Amino acid sequence: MAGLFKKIFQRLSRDKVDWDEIEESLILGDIGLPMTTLIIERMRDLGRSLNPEDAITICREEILKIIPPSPPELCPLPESTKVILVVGVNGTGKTTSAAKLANYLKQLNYSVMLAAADTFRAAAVEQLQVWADRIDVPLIRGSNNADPSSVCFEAQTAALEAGCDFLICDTAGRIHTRHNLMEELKKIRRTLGKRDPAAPHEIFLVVDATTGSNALAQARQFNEATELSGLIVTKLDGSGKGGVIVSIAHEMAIPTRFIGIGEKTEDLKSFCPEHFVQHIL
Ligand SMILES: Nc1nc2c(ncn2[C@@H]2O[C@H](COP(=O)(O)OP(=O)(O)OP(=O)(O)O)[C@@H](O)[C@H]2O)c(=O)[nH]1
Ligand SMILES: [Mg+2]
Repeated sequence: MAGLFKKIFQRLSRDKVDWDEIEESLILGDIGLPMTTLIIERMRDLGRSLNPEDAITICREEILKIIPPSPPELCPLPESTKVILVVGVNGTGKTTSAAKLANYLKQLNYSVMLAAADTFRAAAVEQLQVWADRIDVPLIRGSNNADPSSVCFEAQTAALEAGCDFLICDTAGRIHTRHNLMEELKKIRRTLGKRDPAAPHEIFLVVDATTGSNALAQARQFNEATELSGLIVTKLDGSGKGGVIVSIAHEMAIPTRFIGIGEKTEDLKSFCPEHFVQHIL
């Protein structure tokens, strides 16, 4: 992304600004059409006096206006377990992010439990068990092909009994356009609500930054099925630009809560809008 903007600013320093070319570059950077249009309009308003510094400032300001302010850091409930449901399409980094998030919260001295509610893929429970052992967090697992809702319910019961601050439920990858899979997600949500009507307290959609604007379609479908409270954007250490965060925020006001920047335990960071705009510009 940094390269992309450098190119734009090189163009801006020329005598004549090629707006079409700039617009195309922004769209290719996953920023999204509404945001691109806003930026271009603002730049056009400034007309001939525009210099590269103005352009950077305007781009950053416009992006920050669209990204919702960061919600407060995750904190436990006074008398219950805060349940976090981790959802998303296949392979985006749900299991890894669930484990990293458990570790993140544990480092803050909170008690955490994990639930292996991906009962669909045979190796999924084992994968989470390896993580749970590594970060030393208890894992509640059901039998193979068990109903994911019942695993979540059992895990919630165990977490409440143990007085755990947080329960993080890893779920199976599901294609956002498959009706029955989205219905299963609604069932998990309803089941968790039986013991505590406010549960799940957070539903995080995990999106892979390398899939570009496809993440917008995923966010739409998942948000429709089950109201999302945040995004975890993974693989930002790769070629992904992360610009889709802006389109998702613009359309659905879903804040990005965490970013994944690698495969190791500590490679999960709280999302900071200011760092984000400085990173892309
Ligand atoms: N580079 C990088 N790799 C990541 C990141 N997050 C996850 N991965 C890798 O992405 C791959 C898939 O991660 P998983 O956590 O298994 O993804 P998942 O969404 O649980 O996959 P399914 O359960 O099959 O849907 C693994 O190889 C992870 O190590 C990240 O932030 N950066
Ligand atoms: Mg998984």
